[in-house]
Amino acid sequence: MNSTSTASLTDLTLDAAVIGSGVGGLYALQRLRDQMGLDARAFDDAGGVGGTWYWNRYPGCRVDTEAAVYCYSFDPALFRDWRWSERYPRQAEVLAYLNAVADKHDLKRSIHFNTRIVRAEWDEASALWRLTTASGERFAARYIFEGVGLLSSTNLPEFPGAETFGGEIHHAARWPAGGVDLAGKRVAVIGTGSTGIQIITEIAPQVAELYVLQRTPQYVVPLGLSPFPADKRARMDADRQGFVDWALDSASVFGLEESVTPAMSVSAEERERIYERAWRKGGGFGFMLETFGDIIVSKEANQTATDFIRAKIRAIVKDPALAAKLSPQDLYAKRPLAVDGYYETFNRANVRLVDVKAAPIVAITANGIRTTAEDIAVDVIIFATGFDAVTGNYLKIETIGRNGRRLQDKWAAGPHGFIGMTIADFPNLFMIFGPFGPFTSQPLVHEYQINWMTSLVAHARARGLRAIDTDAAVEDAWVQTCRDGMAQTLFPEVDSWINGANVPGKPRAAMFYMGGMAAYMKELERIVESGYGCFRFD
Ligand code: N01
Repeated sequence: MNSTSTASLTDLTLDAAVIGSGVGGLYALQRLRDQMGLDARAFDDAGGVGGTWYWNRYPGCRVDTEAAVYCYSFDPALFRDWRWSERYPRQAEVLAYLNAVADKHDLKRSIHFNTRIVRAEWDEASALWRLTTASGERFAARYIFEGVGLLSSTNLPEFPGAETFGGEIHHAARWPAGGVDLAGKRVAVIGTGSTGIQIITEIAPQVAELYVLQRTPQYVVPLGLSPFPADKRARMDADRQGFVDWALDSASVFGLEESVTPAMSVSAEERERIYERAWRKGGGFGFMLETFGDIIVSKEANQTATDFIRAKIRAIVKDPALAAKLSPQDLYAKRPLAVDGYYETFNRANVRLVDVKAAPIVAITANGIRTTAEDIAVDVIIFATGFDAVTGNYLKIETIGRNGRRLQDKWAAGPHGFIGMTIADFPNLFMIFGPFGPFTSQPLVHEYQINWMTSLVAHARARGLRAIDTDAAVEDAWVQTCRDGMAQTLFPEVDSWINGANVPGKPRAAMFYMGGMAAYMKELERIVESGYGCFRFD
């Protein structure tokens, strides 16, 4: 703990309050404090930096975006000197990286850890946000930058009897820092998304019995673990800015050669060869984006991918009935999943698939999990049940904008916002990777957005303008653009966090701009060229 963390906040008036010290929050703090010379501080519920990488310490956790683009570019020396060990590093390495960034830039002295912001109210007279922490301290800031995490607010389904369970229950995204001893234990994992599949493959060899409670089967492709590729390193070293520009000037910013070839424009043999090559190379995003350009927009193209993956499942899983249970029947239109050896894990004698769609979980008992079909005795239950994604953490902060308008009311039927960064009637409040931003990988896009937002702040400050608000009609038009774009894809047809369908009672909504990063950057450049005509300053 340092002096800033322990100092009283009451009566403080900051230029900028950054909420969160994950990938986005750390850079926002550096940019505001060090590059712009503002009095900026960050606030985080966690005891250290890292955001998602601070909380997600579950076994098997690693980044499934290539590290080449899962890093900052703002510090050339850091970009050059930090050497990732693997193409897809483990959580500990990503967290070490974020700590190294924070230490190099001496950011921790400006971060209040263990400090949750619970309320923010706009004060029109002073053009300041009045913020309140969970412990009741109140302070003010001209600007708020919310780096609260796209996938951070946990989704923990409530099953009756959980309090009677004699063993341990953990949500993967709130994993104890000291770890959990699973060796020789009977373990149940609920959920088979990105988190569940990493845990399942990692712990299967360690535990006595592993019960995989699957509600919906998923398409999982190999990740292709390898040391950090030397050719990519050489490219990054030769031309940092060129590499970053190349990654950004794409649809997805995953550092891939995105295909524009329609799946049906090649012969069946050629398709098979392309899918097989992608399967061997690994990478979930690569399998979806480097093979063909229309997998996420054309059902016919999509089916060629699903047929290929289902054939792989049948070839890998020895028991045909089990292979059938593991085979999805819906479209390949969720956030793609990748892990090495997932289907192979189900050939192990100590792993059992439990179909909780056929026989749902009804309770947690003293000894384990009760479904409508059976009682399963376990020592540890792991919830890999995901997140109240995109909007969850924004809505946890009671946010009151102009004329007493509550964010919770404005978003009651689903989020409403502009370019993933601002919200009409909530002046000087900036979101990092908020709703209606691009559907891309994050760190480089965080940097891009933060640079853009802070340039907008600098524009206003240079003209002595205290408040920056979004034009409501422009916001409406942007939301419609996002809805139209999403409707052209297959994502709305499958339930997942992408459309809010994973959390019971959450409004189903389009929450992303699907035009791709390159088009998004052009939109933002046009706004700058118009003299920020989409905004109202006063
Ligand atoms: O969450 P998910 P996640 N009873 O929502 C099941 C990022 N991430 O944490 O499909 C039983 O994808 C649910 O079942 P169903 C990444 O962007 C990245 O795995 O709704 N089951 C599903 O199987 C990812 O997309 C990384 O029927 C229940 C699972 O829980 C995002 O986070 C690693 C249930 C939730 O899957 C979210 O991934 C980890 C219930 N009541 C995460 N409720 C990397 O970079 C939910 N489920 C590697």
